[in-house]
Amino acid sequence: DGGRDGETSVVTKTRPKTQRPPMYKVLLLNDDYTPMEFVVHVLERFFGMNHSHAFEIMLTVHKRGLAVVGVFSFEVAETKVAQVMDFARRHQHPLQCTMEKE
Ligand code: TYC
Repeated sequence: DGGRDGETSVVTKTRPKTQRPPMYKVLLLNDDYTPMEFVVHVLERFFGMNHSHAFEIMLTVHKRGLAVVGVFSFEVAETKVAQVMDFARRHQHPLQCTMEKE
């Protein structure tokens, strides 16, 4: 009868799922007291930004309240947050830096 009983087939291709580690955004938060030049220095020192990029990101945080300053593995993000928080504390500025899973 022209049927194709049992002949239906679907071609599938399997692809091994490559495991990528979760990445973490490091966020810098605005406040009313930390000097702008200090924030620019933090971005240059701990996030390897050049001066004009650091200034631009600092202004974004100042105007919008926060900005992502980098995306890293858990360990690196944790270290950056600790370094920034420690540096700010030593200089008696209330600057806050946090991380969140991407
Ligand atoms: N708002 C601060 C000021 O006017 C500057 C500032 C920018 C503070 C970014 C924190 O993450 C920050 N001096």
